[in-house]
Amino acid sequence: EAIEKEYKEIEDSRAWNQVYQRIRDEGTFDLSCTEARKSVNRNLNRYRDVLPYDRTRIVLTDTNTDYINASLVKAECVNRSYVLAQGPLSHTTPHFWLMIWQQKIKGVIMLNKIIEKNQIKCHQYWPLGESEGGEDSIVFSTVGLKVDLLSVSRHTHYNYSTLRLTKTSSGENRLILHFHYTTWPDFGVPQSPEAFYKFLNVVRASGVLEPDVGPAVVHCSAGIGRSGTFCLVDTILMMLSKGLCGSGQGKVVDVLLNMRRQRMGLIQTHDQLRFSYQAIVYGAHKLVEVNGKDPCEESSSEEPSLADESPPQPPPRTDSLTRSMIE
Ligand code: PTR
Ligand code: PTR
Ligand code: PTR
Repeated sequence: EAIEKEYKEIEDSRAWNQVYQRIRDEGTFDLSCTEARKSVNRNLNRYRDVLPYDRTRIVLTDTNTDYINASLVKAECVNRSYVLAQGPLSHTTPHFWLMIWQQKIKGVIMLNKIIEKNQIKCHQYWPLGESEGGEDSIVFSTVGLKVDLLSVSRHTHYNYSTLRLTKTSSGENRLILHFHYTTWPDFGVPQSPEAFYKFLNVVRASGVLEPDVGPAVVHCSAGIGRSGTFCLVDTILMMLSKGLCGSGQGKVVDVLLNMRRQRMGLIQTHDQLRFSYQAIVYGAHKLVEVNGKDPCEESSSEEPSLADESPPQPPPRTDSLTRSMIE
């Protein structure tokens, strides 16, 4: 398996820092963030240096601001879209729920804790439940929405909650699934590829990542380090399961660079990059166990499920793209 081979090569030559540095060099784009930098929007950003690009930002409608620190990140070759967002601030929480309503989002994947290193890293934006010392229901009157907690299921590394989001004017409501990974420190990695993979499978099995619903929200505190890791692993494993392995070598980095054109700074440390490879290798082994074969071994012969789709586009070369996208 090409990715496993590449992983071992980087591991053996202790080159993670070098590979990651190359991603930072090649994966830092001069794309405009004009809306995010406007002075009226300054206090809507949790961190001054983590902003959505104009071209991929989520635009809110029908409210006092159209701005939220959230980006649409697409992996077209596997038909996946994610909304990567910062952890809501107390005063952006109504906008966050409005985005979920307007984008027809079904799932929220949260990868940080509310408090990390003794600091608040995200507002408690969903009802925790009275049994946890929280509320069962929260009303956001400025955007006409209400969120109720229906159930919670607790596990070692994650919890998931079922929420009901209601438009108060009409009573129209939708179920929203909230997946909270609780043991992944900022600028760190999950305890094991296995623990992460189990979580990923729970999220996948719920259907919230599927193309027939709105894109899932993936957030942490800044919405770049841990969120980027999650999306990269999910996308590459989808590519592997569909037999879209391309040239193998360099694939992971290419996909990450393509995602970094849609939101800045995805994956924040070389260890998060290393962990992504480990989780991909782990997931690829699981895939072989389930399918009884490696879909990449004969990817050239037949790909019936892809026959009616447009062929996957390889990410364009970085150098020409950087130039054409400078605004
Ligand atoms: N101190 C943060 C910064 O680095 O910009 C901003 C921040 C503001 C963080 C408020 C948390 C905050 O709390 P809450 O999420 O409850 O609004
Ligand atoms: N300026 C902040 C810092 O470096 O602390 C930005 C930041 C914060 C960047 C958290 C990434 C962070 O991690 P994550 O995206 O995983 O929440
Ligand atoms: N506080 C982070 C930092 O400066 O490291 C925030 C950040 C980091 C923002 C990186 C964007 C980044 O993009 P890149 O990794 O491409 O330099």
